[in-house]
Amino acid sequence: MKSKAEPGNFRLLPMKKFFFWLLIFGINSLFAQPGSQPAIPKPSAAQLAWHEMEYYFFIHFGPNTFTGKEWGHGDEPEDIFNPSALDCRQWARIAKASGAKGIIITAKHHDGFCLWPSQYSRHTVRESKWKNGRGDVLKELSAACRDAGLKFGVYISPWDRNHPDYGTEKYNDVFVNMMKEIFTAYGPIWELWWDGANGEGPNGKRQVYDWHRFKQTVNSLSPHTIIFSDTGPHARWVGNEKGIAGLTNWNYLDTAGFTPGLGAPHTDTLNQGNINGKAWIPAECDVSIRPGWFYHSHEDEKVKKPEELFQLYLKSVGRGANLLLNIPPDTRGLIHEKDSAALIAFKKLRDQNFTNNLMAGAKASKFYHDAESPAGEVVDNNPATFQTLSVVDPNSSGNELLLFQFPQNISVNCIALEEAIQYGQSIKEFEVTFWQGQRVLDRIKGTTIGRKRIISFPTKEISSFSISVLDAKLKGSIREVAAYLLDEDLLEK
Ligand code: FUL
Repeated sequence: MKSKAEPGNFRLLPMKKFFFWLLIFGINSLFAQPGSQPAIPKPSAAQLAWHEMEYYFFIHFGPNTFTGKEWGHGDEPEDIFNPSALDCRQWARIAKASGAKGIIITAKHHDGFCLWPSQYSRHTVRESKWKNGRGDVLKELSAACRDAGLKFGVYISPWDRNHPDYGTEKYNDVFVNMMKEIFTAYGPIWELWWDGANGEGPNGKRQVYDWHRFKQTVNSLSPHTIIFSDTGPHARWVGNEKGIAGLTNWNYLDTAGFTPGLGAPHTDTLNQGNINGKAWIPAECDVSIRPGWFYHSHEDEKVKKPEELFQLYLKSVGRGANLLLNIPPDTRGLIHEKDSAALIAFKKLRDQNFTNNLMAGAKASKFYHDAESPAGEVVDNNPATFQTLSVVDPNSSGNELLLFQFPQNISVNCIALEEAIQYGQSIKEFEVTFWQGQRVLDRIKGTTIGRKRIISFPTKEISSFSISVLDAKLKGSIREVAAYLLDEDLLEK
């Protein structure tokens, strides 16, 4: 008897041999869980949940929206901040409709202007004309996110070009107190974004930031908040503002001796992580839908096209990072029509291209020598279940691999893999082999997988494909495998 689509030497086994292999391989694999392998750093529960967020909004909004600047000097009169029709529920609606799972807002940018009426500053919404000084953007947005089921996050720049105490030890107290206000009045805060920029303040001095104290403050106020900075501690900058993670992207980073900002590791290191890094600090890709971070009407024609956003998705989420996409509201306090149209079309592209997972009709197996065992765990859409693969030994004729056989030939040009990162990140190199009957059509190698790795390639007609691990720290653990036929124009460029 022959199996339906039988590449290479995969034969069905005589019963005796089958039970023999089941004994030494099948039972062994029951216990060979990655959890019992030697320790490598693993994500915390909060970080694991963060990875599942994949894509969310960044909102840059403040005096710069009205002055046309990117970096305000901090001397802008407060009255300049006066949105005519601010509606945070519109932001939340558009975020939802475009599949974003949260919103992070610039509560305070480098100009020092606070979008909430902080007691620790005289440069806030309270001093502005907007709503006669009674407005509070953080209050409105945190409520809108809560009601829409979106996570709420806050960007707060330690660099403050307005605050009179900036450049003195007193300012570290100010910054800590501002964070206390935010966490107390607008929590839960899912992610806190620390910008590492460290320029001069109004008195010409730079601040020596007390990062250690800042971190302790957040940990004691809200231990599950993900703190982002160049160097984490929970999520790291990806090293560029183009939204592109490294093709090799480790969730590990070594931070000893480094600080956010000027003291951060080289941008290449941030982009790829450290293969043997001691801490789990995954990359987040921040990028704006427009050339600038803040709204400028002259950029209305420069909003990124849905296809460009799709490419960014492949190069961020598809490389195991998260995508933080900046959508700057305009002077009305609304997301501009051009941006919302691009965002909805971006969602449509993802839906159209990623809804039809070709694995639905596939037979998923794991092979070791001639022994075949079912491997439904990698196509069950359940991140808790997985299969382990030993590293291929080039001198052995029978290595472990995952094989996916289709009842008839399929056209495919995209494969998405997920590593069981709950046990750490192990895979250094993998290989996908494409088969037509017993003929090898092509092999594609990749390096890291991590949370997700989406590879795309010119369309192939195949009857099966297999996955093997060429190099890994420990065994490789794969929790999900998906295959798609993307619109040719959307293949990664
Ligand atoms: C940078 C800032 O200087 C930019 O204005 C922007 O906020 C970007 C996200 O981070 O460090």
